[in-house]
Amino acid sequence: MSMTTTFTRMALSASLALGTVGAAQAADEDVKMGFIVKKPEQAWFINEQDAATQVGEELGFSVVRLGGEDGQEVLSAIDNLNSQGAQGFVICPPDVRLGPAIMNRANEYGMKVVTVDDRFVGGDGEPMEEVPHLGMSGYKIGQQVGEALVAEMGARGWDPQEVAALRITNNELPTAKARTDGATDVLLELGFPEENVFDAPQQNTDTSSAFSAASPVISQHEEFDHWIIYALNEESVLGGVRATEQYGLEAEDVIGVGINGSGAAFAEFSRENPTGFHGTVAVSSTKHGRETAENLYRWITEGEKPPANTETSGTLMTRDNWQDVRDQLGL
Ligand code: FCA
Repeated sequence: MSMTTTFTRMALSASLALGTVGAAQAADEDVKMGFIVKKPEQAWFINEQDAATQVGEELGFSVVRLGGEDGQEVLSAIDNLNSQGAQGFVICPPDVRLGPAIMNRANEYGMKVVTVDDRFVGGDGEPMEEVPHLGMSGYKIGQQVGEALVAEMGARGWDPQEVAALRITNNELPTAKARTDGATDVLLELGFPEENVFDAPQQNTDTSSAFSAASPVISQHEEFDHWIIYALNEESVLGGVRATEQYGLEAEDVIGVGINGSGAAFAEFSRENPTGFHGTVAVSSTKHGRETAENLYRWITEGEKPPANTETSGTLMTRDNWQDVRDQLGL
């Protein structure tokens, strides 16, 4: 081996060593966070977790993706994160009333917590302001749903007096109530008869619970030929639409408008024949996942606590424009 080569090698290993020092410092501060979601199989949450993982790759932190479908699962997810050395987690809880229990466990481990989508509620029934949150502006987005329903009833020339509204509710979840209230208020303001609004309370926020809630309501009101359907999200509206199909209602007799703009809606818009699922108010799950993860990262590394509450907005997506809206929102 020539002197030059040896020298080059020495220089190289010195710089590698320096590189290692840099890496070692980073290793001391190695940031690892959890991203826990209540419905890990739903496209909305898969996309949020993907976006968080992506921003972690860009900024240099790692994201552990976990499901927490009930309180027990969430607590063991937190234990698991602690044993992996995570400094905090982003969570969409399966029940917002678990907030105090989740915070107790996180505080025991000195972990920082940010909520996404569904905001913790304290023992007093109020939002837990001390936990930074990012979620939809539920009431406004609900109003957009109401406006879309009214516009489409008009386009189809329906007389609202002869239309039934299937309101699939989840009133224990404040953001869900805000969304369906927003839609109802707009419908009533624009002249929809209140006595034609029928509630279908769902136990969960998914398609099958909405289907089960909707079916009896539709069968009890066979006198209506035209239905509009709304709920906290598109998965639930889809459950309602599937229920109308089961009762033999045609796509042109049903107008369902959801919320989210995730894979569930894309699959519906991609079907060859339109269904009663008319549209959805799309919100960027990419933004929700990226921003909450990045905020938590800054909090862990720079001590900068994220804002108490950030509200995101939505855009109506229908069969006609869904691909454009999807691209605009980075979905
Ligand atoms: C809730 C709903 C989800 C999504 C999210 C933003 O968690 O269950 O479908 O709408 O809010």
